[in-house]
Amino acid sequence: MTVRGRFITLEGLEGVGKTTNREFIESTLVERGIDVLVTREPGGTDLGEQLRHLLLHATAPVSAEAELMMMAASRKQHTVDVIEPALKSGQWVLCDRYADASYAYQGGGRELGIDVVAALHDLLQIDLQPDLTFLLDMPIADGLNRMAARGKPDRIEKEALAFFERARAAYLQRAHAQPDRMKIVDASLSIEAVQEQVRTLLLAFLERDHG
Ligand code: T5A
Repeated sequence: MTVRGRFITLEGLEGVGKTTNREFIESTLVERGIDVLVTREPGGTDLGEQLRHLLLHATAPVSAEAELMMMAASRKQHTVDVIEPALKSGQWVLCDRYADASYAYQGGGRELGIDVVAALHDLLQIDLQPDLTFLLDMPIADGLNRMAARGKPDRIEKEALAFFERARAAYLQRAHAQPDRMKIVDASLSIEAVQEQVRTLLLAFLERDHG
């Protein structure tokens, strides 16, 4: 019988180093002979990538509710077409953002509230839970400064500081409520120091998982 793969996600605000650590986690898993599929949200399917483009670059106004529904549409397609089949086949999946991002950005940042995000996910039957989530956390201004050094901000990166403060608070609240799954990483340190934290948490997970 094929053993179901594990689902690992990376979360956090802009510029906290998700992409940087995604590559590090992937190589750590591959070194241990684990077959891992790397993907992202919004995106991960043709439809998801088209929605991602709209979400990040739309010039027309996007209501908070429309934003939530586009994120959820991308997630449903991605979960059904990519994530679930990979997990069922025994592959591990490493995803740059998943449902926690909607709780943080749309529930917290856009002030739609946790219940609305949860109700939409229930309605769409998006009930997959990551086995392990890294929440990379650091002061918002520092992350935005890292992003500013990279060039033109997208539609969401142009939001006011208060929006990101609410999203960060929602992320942290979620992590404190689910400490076994969501591990907070201090992302303000050097790349090496951040990777050391990630490595320790990942190895502890692997030990538990195989233990
Ligand atoms: N969104 C997403 C929602 O609102 N709801 C949802 O449900 C979902 C799924 C997606 C946007 O969509 C929103 C959230 C986002 O606004 P994105 O591109 O996935 O956008 O997210 P970003 O956070 O914008 O991703 P980035 O790739 O741009 O940032 P990362 O991945 O966090 O950061 P990274 O690794 O690219 O690093 C940024 C820079 O910092 C440097 C890197 O070299 C790089 O130059 N860096 C460090 N520098 C110093 N010290 C360290 N420790 C460093 N780590 C990285």
